[in-house]
Amino acid sequence: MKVAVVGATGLVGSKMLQVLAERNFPVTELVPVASERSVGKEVEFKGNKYKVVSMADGIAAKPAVAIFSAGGSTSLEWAPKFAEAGITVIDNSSAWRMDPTKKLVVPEINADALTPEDKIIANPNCSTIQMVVALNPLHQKYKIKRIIVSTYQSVTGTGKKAVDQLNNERDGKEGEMAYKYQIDLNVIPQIDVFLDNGYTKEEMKMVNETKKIMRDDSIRVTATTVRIPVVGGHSESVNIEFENDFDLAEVKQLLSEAPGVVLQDDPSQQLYPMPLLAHEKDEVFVGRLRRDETQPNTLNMWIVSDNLRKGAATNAVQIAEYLQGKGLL
Ligand code: A2P
Ligand code: 11C
Repeated sequence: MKVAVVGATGLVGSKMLQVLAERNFPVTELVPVASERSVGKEVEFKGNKYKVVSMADGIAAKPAVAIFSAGGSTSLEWAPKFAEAGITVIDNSSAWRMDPTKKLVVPEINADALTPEDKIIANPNCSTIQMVVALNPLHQKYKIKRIIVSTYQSVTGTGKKAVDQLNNERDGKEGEMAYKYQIDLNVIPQIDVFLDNGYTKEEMKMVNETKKIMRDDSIRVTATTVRIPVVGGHSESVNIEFENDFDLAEVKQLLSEAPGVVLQDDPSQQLYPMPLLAHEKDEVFVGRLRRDETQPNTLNMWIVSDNLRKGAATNAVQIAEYLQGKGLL
């Protein structure tokens, strides 16, 4: 199958190439696409070198599927053009996620909603994906009423420029700033732009995308999203109030059996999820499970995942795998 990766020179795009290769997605020909600045540059895939092409040439190559991670405005402009040419687009940007005519998919939860008519499929935000993968099995059993989440997000969520900023600061070098403030030795309580309600766009993504993926508008979500000087994974402290009471041992059992989830929860061994342990892994890691003793039916947990993998590239490739498996490509 001919596969295009749009944004192939970026952090998520290069991870997509890596994940496509690792999972042995049946790529017969790779079409790496990026901005005009990168046309002619080479990327490596399964030991072969491929020349980066322009968006127009990416369409002309007629891939069966194009996995996009080149920013929202690029997706808004180009995804419909790819789709019109009969190419199925899996889009990692925020451009189409809340469009009621587009599916927002986490394969473990709602891939069953996909049909042959879905030509632009949205991949959710990284911090949302890892949260819903862990929470959906609990929602099915106990019904979530309200989620309070605070995030601790890696600089890789911003892109290459932010990783460079952190490294420059650590090396005492001058360089371009991805953030308004120094990130090394700091914590920045702002991810993406502020909206009129005082929340950031990242916070509202967590609120809105969660309801759409879990197909339940009654779930109340409130979020505080924070950037920390970590490379390699996002962490989240989550407080969940359920409609029904739960048994902690049963919660652990459910999570240990949940698709895509790994339970790492043993206080006696000081075992809990951390970005260092989740880095370069495809799963969502959960731990620090404990009852919130201040009110009924409420659980505290800690969730970590590699934001470039399950939070972006792996989830997108899993959507492609699902489509391919169902003969939808
Ligand atoms: P380029 O490397 O040519 O700028 P990151 O998030 O790591 O910064 O990566 C962003 C990705 O999106 C890169 O591959 C980048 O290509 C690509 N990109 C950015 N703007 C455009 C555009 N207007 N058209 C196509 N690709 C784009
Ligand atoms: C971050 N979550 O960590 C962002 C990056 O909507 O796909 C991904 C933004 C998005 O900065």
